[in-house]
Amino acid sequence: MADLRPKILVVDDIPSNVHVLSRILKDDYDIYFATDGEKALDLVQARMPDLVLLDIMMPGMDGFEVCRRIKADPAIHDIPVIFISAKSEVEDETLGLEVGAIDFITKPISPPIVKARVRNHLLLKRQTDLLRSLSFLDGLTGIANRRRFDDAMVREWRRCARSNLPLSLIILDVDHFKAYNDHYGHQAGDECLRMLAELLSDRAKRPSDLVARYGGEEFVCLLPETDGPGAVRVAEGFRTGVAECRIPHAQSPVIPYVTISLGVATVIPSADGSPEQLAEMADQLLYRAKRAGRNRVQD
Ligand code: GH3
Ligand code: MG
Ligand code: MG
Ligand code: MG
Repeated sequence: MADLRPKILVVDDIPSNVHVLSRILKDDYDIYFATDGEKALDLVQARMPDLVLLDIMMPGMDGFEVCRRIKADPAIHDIPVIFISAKSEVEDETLGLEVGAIDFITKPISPPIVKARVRNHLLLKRQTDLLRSLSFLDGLTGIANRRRFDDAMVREWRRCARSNLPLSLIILDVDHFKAYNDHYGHQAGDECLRMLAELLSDRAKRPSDLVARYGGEEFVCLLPETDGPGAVRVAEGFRTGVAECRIPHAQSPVIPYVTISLGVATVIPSADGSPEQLAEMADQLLYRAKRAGRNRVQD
């Protein structure tokens, strides 16, 4: 697939240098290029390359500064930078590594060495990316885990605070799930959680909605830019969706099928509040839904 080809940004103020590097690498990678520091930073943001090959001496912003800025921005600081420079003093190389580059190649370059180093660093990048993506997934259900949710919560809180828009949170918990495990066995319990995760993920429609496993048999759904009534509609959809699956639960005093209880909280984030308060509110409401008889939404 075309979009699996790694993307490399080549930055050098001398076009013939850019040309030489692209010739060496273009068969294996998608090459973008910039001839000054400002454009390089714009392209890093816009294209999210897998690797940056960066010249040091350039008019205007030099390569050291470009690298510093890449490493200071959390959105792009994981992108590896390799300096390719005619500067070959120990101090230059040391400074290059200190500002965050992963490697330093001196000009004139040797094509096979550039190729080999690029390949090695891209392999490492791919492994790091894979580990990072796995660290955000729940092992049982394959949906987002608590860590991913906590991250998104902080990010969306800030985003909605800036734009003065509501942020909603649904916390839901399977009713009488201990009895389900006791009756059908832990494996069936696991299978049930997988089915619920899939159903919830299918029903959260917007790309910015995030369904995550919060812990045990509790799930959350974060709904940015969604007001109270909108969030209640989503929650009701979850509740009826689960009940309509008619997963047998002979021991449940509610109905003889698996059901869920849900708490729905909405705020317009501000400096006085915190993401933890929103979670606390939703949790309290979930508790009320449980006490009111389960298989219901409380807002
Ligand atoms: P309530 O309606 O009040 O929520 O009752 P409950 O039985 O669901 O609540 P409780 O917190 O007492 O029990 C939760 C149960 O969920 C206990 C635990 O065995 C089960 N559980 C939590 N995580 C998992 C899991 O990963 N797999 C399975 N199979 N069961 C789990
Ligand atoms: Mg130069
Ligand atoms: Mg629970
Ligand atoms: Mg429960």
